[in-house]
Amino acid sequence: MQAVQSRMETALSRLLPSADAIPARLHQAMRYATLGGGKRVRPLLAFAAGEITGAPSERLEIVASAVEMIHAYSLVHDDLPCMDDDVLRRGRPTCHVEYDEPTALLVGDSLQPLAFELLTRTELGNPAQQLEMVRLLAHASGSLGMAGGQAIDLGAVGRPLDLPELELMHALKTGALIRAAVQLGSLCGNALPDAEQAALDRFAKRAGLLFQVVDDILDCTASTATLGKTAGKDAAADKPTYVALMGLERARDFADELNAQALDALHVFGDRAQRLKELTLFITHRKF
Ligand code: GRG
Repeated sequence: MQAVQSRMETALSRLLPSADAIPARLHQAMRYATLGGGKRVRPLLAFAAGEITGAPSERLEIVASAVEMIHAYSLVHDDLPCMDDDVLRRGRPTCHVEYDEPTALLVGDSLQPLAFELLTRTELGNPAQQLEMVRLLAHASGSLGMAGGQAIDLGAVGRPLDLPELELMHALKTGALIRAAVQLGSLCGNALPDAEQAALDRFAKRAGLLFQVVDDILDCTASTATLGKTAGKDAAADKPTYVALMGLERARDFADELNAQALDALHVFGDRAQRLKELTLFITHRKF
């Protein structure tokens, strides 16, 4: 994990505009929002999925950076006063606090197209696959993916959601980008037989939901210092979460169940999925 995390830091730093390129303040804010923090779960998933298909790491670096830039943009916009209104992210002041709100808005507006520009790079070497990557990432980010999930979330405060509604919200808000990370990573290598492709996608969907259930558990069990973001916010804001709907113990059981389902989906890959299995355990047992 540390090797991929450190490789990603170098890759992102190289692929982002330099801090002194005009407009320097915007580029500094983009670098602030993207570099020097975060678990890099989506890049880790892309690399591990790429290992199954024999993908070269130079390609994985690019697609993982594209996914991470979409993720970083979503966090910057989510933290804005008109959304979740938070002051702490990755243990530091949020982007709009460190800079200002218009700059934070532009950081998101700039990271998003940069992510797609990366997917057109010649190093990826297969225009048909690159087109498919653009389609998958666009779909995962838009109104039928992450942005749509955020819209459902914003509309649900103070209104009880049932479990299927909660699952749909999270499949879109958090799950879609996690699924895209796995899809783009695997697309950097050799095509999988249909049955294996379907198994990998089943894994990605379960892992995405697992990530969110654990996030809900951590929101009400971990401290702000450990998380590097404001803890207990979802509960305080009366947000629909798995813990609110199921209670803590059942939410923990559900996480264990999803962990088992995700691992089960990887069975067909044998040792080729060793890193994805380890990542699943990391997602289940993470403390931050
Ligand atoms: C603004 C269009 C738009 C979407 C925002 C992802 C999202 C949608 C909002 C983030 C809100 C949130 C805290 C969701 C819970 C799951 C999640 C995405 C947590 C943060 O991801 P991590 O834990 O963060 O991977 P790091 O900092 O490790 O990268």
